[in-house]
Amino acid sequence: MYQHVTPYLGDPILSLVETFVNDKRAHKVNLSIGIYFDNEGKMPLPESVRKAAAEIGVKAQSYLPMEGHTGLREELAKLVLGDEHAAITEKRVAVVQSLGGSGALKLGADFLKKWFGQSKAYISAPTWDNHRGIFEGAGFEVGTYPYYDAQTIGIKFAEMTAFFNTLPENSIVILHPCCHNPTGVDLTPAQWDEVLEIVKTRKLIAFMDIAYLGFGDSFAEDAYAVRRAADLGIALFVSASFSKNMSLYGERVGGLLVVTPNEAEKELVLGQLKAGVRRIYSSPSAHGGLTAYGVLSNPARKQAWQAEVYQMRDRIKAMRQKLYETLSQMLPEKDFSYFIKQRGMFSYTGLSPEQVQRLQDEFAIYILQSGRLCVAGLNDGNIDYVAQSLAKVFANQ
Ligand code: KET
Repeated sequence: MYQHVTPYLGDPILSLVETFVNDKRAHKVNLSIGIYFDNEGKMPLPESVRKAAAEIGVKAQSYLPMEGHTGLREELAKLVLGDEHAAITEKRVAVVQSLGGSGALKLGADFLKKWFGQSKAYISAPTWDNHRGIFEGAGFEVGTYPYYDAQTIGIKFAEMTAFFNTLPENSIVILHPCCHNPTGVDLTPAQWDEVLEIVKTRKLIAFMDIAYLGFGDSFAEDAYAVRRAADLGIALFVSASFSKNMSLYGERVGGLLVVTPNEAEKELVLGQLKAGVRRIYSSPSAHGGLTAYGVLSNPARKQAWQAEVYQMRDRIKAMRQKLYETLSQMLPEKDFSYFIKQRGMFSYTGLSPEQVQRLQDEFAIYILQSGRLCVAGLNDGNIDYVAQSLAKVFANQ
């Protein structure tokens, strides 16, 4: 019956986590998946989120509406676009609570395929692998645009803008407003201005995936590109996630925002997004949605939460610094400054697939085959071991 079903080749991130879990070595270190761990190696629940969850308690939960919790949807728009953004006051932002950032990407991709079926989608080279998976799964042909420059450990900016200048109207460009996954290399605000000017002039559709809001500089600075795109009146989709910044990974809570030209079109878009939700999973998580709402709707708690996110951000930065200093001491001829320049949870190490395999086989240290290392998995207890192991692998000793 099922002999024609092709075997699943596995996922570059989630399948590696399975291998890690099955690894019996006690000193193993997981620097693969983008999850924040604290200095004790535990996944912490921010105090502000714990309080919000405690208020909900354990009780029967009715279904949320298809589009999710109304208050959360309003708070999410304010968080991403800024409290007073004209798109919000003019009631032209369609917001749907989603199953994490992945769910938002899927809803947006399905919507775009249905209503802009001729468009092609473009992802950065490289990007989070699932961008391709989700957009191809929605039926798109997916191309790549130039982004990361391994020589300079920076961005191929001229090539990127030249490429955008060739794209036809309504092409979909998937962008990372902050904390680029997997490279950790972001555009500057001035570069964003230039890119978004092209997006506007060529009438492209910007799909911004902001899964690491708060982990770069600040909430406002991390959202710069999103707010600028909304200011410019660009056709804008935003997939947001509370997985990382609220540590609500397993609750599956995030949201999709579509900034439209006017309230009437907003209603049309929202209606079709609701139809999309109903067809796939009917309605989102009540417990996750209420928890996130409980954080964002209380001004003092929201502020406390943002401060907690900044603590996570700063701990990651401290680990970057430590890794940079230790590696520089051990291999002074090599320039490791990229570890402190890159932002967000990830560092693109430049290690080859063979070196990555050696880290795993010989040292029980797990990073992605692409060379992406999750800095948020480092702590005072494992950083020396990781740095020493990395130094050996970098030196091919
Ligand atoms: N977008 C990006 C850029 C991203 O890195 C992730 C998750 C998501 C969306 C998905 O968010 P969620 O709210 O969990 O649906 N990335 C990490 C985990 C994963 O691969 O699923 C990672 O890159 O390790």
